[in-house]
Amino acid sequence: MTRDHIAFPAGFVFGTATAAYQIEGAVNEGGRGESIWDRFSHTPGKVFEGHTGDVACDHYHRYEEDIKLMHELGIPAYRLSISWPRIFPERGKFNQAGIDFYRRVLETLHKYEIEPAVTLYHWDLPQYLQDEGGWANRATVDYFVEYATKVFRELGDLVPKFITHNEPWCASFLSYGLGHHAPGHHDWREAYAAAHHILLSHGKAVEAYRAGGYQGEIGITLNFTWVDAASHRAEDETMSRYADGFFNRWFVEPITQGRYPADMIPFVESQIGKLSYICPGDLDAIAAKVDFLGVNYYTRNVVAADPSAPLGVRMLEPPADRVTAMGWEIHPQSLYRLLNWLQTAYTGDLTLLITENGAAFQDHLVAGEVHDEERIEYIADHLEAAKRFIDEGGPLKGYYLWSFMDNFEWAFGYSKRFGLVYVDYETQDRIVKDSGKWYSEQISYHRSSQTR
Ligand code: IFM
Repeated sequence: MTRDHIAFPAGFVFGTATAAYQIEGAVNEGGRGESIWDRFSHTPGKVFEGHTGDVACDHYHRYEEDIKLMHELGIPAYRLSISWPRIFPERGKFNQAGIDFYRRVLETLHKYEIEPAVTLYHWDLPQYLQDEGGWANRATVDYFVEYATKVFRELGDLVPKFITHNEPWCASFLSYGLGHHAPGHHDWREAYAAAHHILLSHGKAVEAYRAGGYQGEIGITLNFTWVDAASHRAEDETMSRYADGFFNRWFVEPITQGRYPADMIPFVESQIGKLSYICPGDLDAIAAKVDFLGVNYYTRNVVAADPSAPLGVRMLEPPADRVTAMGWEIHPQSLYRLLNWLQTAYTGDLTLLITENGAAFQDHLVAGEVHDEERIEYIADHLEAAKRFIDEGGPLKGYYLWSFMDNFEWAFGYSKRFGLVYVDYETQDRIVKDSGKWYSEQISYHRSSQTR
């Protein structure tokens, strides 16, 4: 059974997404410096079976054939990220070869009429900055603005959309608090300071972009986890509100309203002490006007109050027949609810873009084919939820599927496959999965239905 295609309004953008460290490889080529993910993945015990991004999908050498494949599939937009240590391999030392590489990539995209959206930070912080505290150190904000300004100047003519940061929640809480991602720290004061500095660097980079008078658009991508209370009991409702504050509101509220959620502040201060890392003027800078908000949505969490659990919150196990290979519940209704909530509570008329949505499943390559019906179902269900929001007047203008091809899934290494294209890591062969064919047909259906 394969799914019918879904009609979207004219002008809606369909794309796919990747990130530098997850696909490029060539970590010691082109003058690139060390990133925190090189250090982390080479530290025993941090990544599944010791996998690293050293080779990844070898996209650094194969970008032309990858982009050509995107073109053959008819994909009109592509979200990629730039590796900061390719541009500034050492503090204050600019590397022209890094820019030249991305210029070649962007020119190839334009040659094939694929519109790029470029993320400046998708987690590969230069290790020399981490050696001085990384995002927990306020000085990193200025280094980010220096890097962003250089990229705007060098590549701005080829980039219609910039995204300052991908998923600040992951780059701060998951990395400095929970320790699952580089640099693998377990210090919540560092984590909250890191979150603040990432948001501040976003605001200041937006300001630098505006000052440069560029023609394109700029925004940020946040990851959202819809949160439901396990019951209507007051304790569960309270904990679900905290969980929502922790996953979502702590990030979207400063970006759109210039304040941290008031109900969360006493709770956070009880954990980490006063938020003394916030300086006068920071919140105004963070709330710099953006052209769009990028929304990454994969799953929801159901939470219950449990005094015996850490912080008194327990996440319920999702139903086993409704999860992806990541163990994440498949819940497309919550994408619809999330988009509505964002628009009503925070973003109003601001353009929303789904900058990531997709699923890992256990793919099997059999006789040169991958029959991934579950991924088709997942994508179609989420597109239907997105379409419902648009039909009701919601300002959603694009959808970038994660991911174009299988790649290095951070702490899970190569064990989780999210791609529309299967990557054989032994041979570096690319094999279009059934979902890739379906998505390609969805895009041509979209093109032809616009002209009807
Ligand atoms: O692979 C990641 C991506 O780098 C950021 N968002 C979530 C994806 C799937 O986990």
